[in-house]
Amino acid sequence: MSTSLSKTDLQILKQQAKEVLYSNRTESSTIPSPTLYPHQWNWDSAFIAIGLSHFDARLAYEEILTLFEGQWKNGMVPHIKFHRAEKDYYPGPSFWACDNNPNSPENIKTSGITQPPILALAAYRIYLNSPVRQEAIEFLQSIYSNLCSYHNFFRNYRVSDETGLVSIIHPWESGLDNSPRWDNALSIIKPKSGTQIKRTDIKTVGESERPSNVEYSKYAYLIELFIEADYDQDSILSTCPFNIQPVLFNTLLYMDLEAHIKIAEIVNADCSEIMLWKLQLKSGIQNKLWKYKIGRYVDYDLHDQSLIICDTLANYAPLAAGIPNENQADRLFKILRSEDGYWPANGYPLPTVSLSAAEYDPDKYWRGPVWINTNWLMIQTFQKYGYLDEAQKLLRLSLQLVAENGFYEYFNPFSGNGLGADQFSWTAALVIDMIENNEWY
Ligand code: 2M8
Repeated sequence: MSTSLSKTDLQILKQQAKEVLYSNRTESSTIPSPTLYPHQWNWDSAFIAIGLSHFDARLAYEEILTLFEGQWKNGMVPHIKFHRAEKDYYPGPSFWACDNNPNSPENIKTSGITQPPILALAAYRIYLNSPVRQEAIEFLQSIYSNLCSYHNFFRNYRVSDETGLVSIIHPWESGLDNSPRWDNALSIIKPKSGTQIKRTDIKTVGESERPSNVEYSKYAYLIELFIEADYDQDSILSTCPFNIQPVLFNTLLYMDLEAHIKIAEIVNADCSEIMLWKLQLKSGIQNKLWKYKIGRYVDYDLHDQSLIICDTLANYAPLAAGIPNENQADRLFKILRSEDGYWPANGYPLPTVSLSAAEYDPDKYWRGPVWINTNWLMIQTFQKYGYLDEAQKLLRLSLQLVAENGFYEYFNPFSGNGLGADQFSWTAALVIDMIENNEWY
């Protein structure tokens, strides 16, 4: 696939991306998309704030500060902060029933689960991009205690063994909702017959691009279990039928702790416990999640006490943190660069599921399409290990994909067709970051 964007094309693309972000701005934060996601999402806001920080640092600060207003007293930053009436999104605030929980924030409606931890990473990038250093330092000072309790939440409530690895208790916490990695864990979950689902997503996006009704009924059923447990994290962790230590989530956490440590230095705080945990996590990922025989990292299902063997892009994530040694990295990059793995000869890299995996589906959400946030992460990864050609190609093809097809949520790896929501904020935000940070155009 050849790439042909000129410098002028890039300027136009950047301007269009800014317009997407401005038009998705509501009050003091940004919705992921006007059609599908009309509230504030946790890791979306982190990506969005990184994009904003290139042209309006104050909007970037505000995005993160607004998200932290929804932080629970136990430190959890919920995956959704609802800032509009119930309509347009299922499951809305009344389904989650968090209002009366002693841990939930007062007068703010949120969901009761979290999402991949990248808020420190975003805050640090925002700081680096901010034109006024003193303002950026004050921003970091103002969120530092939030960041501490955010990370402590994971350490206090989601670590259940000596590896230091954290668990997720719902597929939505993974951020990669219907990834085939969760198929087995979900297959044993049997919703009660009374669990009703009211899909709003398939009013605007084709069913073939979204999770199935069966998956949705299990997503809803898990929430019902959390409500029954009164969102008590200890009891959820010990009883939840979905309890997984995912490699992507833990890698992002590792990177987030790394950013936490840099921020602590700037704000002059002691973070020795975070430093220790970061080391522990690295060996947890290397010792528990690397499988030599298959040459890949895997996720671990704590409920089933089994490895989740499934070839998805998420299983290569430790590369992004520089965790694999040379030998491991060689094996991983070989698959990432192969035509029947993640780099199609006549298509767009990197599909979210291996092209040769039985579960691969080019149009279905997190089961194959190309996503801009995963490509963004992998561009930096190829760079980190010195694969500069691949990094450059991946950047150019990602920008071309969006320039030719629009600011979609995800894309078919062969036709490039835009899928899911249009005017999708993190696609726009990361396009801006990719354009601003590259040295190749
Ligand atoms: C998707 O998840 C939400 C549930 O949280 C949904 O399908 O309704 C995921 O792609 C998730 O990673 C993302 O944060 C969210 C909003 O963009 O949409």
